[in-house]
Amino acid sequence: MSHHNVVAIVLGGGRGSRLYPLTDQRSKPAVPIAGKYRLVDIPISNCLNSGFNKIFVLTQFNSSSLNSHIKNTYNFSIFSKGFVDILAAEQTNDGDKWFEGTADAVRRSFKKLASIDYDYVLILSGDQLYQMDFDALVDFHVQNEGDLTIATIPVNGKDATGFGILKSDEHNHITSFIEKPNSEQLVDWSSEVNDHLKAEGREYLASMGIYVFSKGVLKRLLEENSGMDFGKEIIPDAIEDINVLSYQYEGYWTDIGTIGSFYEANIGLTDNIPAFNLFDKNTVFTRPRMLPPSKISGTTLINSVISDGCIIHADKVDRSVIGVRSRIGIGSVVRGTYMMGSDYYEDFSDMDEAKRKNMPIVGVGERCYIENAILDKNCRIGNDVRINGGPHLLNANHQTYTVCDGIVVIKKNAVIPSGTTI
Ligand code: ADQ
Ligand code: ADP
Repeated sequence: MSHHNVVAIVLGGGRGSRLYPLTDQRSKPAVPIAGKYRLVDIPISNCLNSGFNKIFVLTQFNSSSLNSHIKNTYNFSIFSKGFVDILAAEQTNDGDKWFEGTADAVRRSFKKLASIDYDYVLILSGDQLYQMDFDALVDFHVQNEGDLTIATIPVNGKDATGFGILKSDEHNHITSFIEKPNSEQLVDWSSEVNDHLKAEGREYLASMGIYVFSKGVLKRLLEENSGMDFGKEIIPDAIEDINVLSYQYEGYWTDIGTIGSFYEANIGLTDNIPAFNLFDKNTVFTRPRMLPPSKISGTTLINSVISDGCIIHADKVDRSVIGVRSRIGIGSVVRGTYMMGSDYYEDFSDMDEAKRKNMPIVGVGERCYIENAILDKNCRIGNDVRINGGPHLLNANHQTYTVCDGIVVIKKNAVIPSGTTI
């Protein structure tokens, strides 16, 4: 347990449609990642591994899966003061239904904090993949007498336009901040970095969207400044007034807020030495499911991650992440694909019923070829289906699937009839 008294707030997602269609029927924190986790497990696990167990998740809407996931995963003993609570915009009575931005979301959740004992507020983004010791971050904040500390990472010029970019002095004091500068503005914003970072072109210090605020400071800023966003208004306006510090981080950190980056982060787990290490001393927590071990027959498996409870007869599974309860039929090839798996098993009578209705059973059928795809939960992909994602495909939104940056995303519960070619 950390000796700092911290409450953590996970920003679980804006109006954002960037993860559509994965967020069409569920809230963003509930999006399944890495075969058996949900997005929200990443920031929550980082908090728990750092010794912080008072956690709020702010989301635009609540979904049954988010609720049951949080309830069944993060239940602390009655002797602990720990909790993970969901605060959904739709459940608040005052004002507009939606949170208008990150600061607005925190401002409108502030009354929930009144009954809680804390000295520091740790604000986290819900769509990033990384492992970080937040206790060291809060230590830095306390030792350097910060009012606000922002975790920062050096990025290259191409990425810099997508982030808040800042400059700091030799005491890590942030002297200026600009949210998402355009490429012309960027010329004035490079920082002194070491030779190694310079060689990689990572000359711009970016905000990771991870903030530590001292209690009174956050309250005052949110009362005095009516801005809706931390990056656009609250932080740039506060720089002159308060002591804003940069805590530079050098480890692996990636945004997973778009289909492209979400796909890359998942498939990246199949690398020989993945940048994000699930096999770490620190646990990534998730809901315990008591599934049977996976059963695999006649399949060549190459650099793949196979979750629990799968039945796989495929010819080949290559550079793919296969989620819980996945079923893949004989003769199929799955390549560069994140298959999320399913929420339930069909028994023999369900399968007979599906066949009678001429509907594929849940999972991937026989003799399919699937490449560069994300298969959302519970899809029914028939026999001899060919899904061949790649840059040759234009972005599109169809009833059962979308194409985004060359990645074919099969929607949740979609039925793809036998013989379909995408
Ligand atoms: P962005 O990620 O573009 O930049 P934003 O879209 O505001 O900022 O999202 C931050 C986090 O808050 C995300 O997890 C998002 O899903 C969530 N969020 C957004 N609006 C929300 C709302 N209304 N209710 C609940 N959650 C919400 C930010 C900073 C940049 C920084 C990058 C780093 O503004 O300065 O560089 O993060 O990724
Ligand atoms: P999953 O396990 O895939 O996350 P859930 O069944 O828990 O799926 O999530 C779907 C639930 O979320 C449904 O109850 C649906 O009504 C609700 N839902 C989906 N989209 C929205 C939305 N935009 N606003 C409010 N509720 C939504």
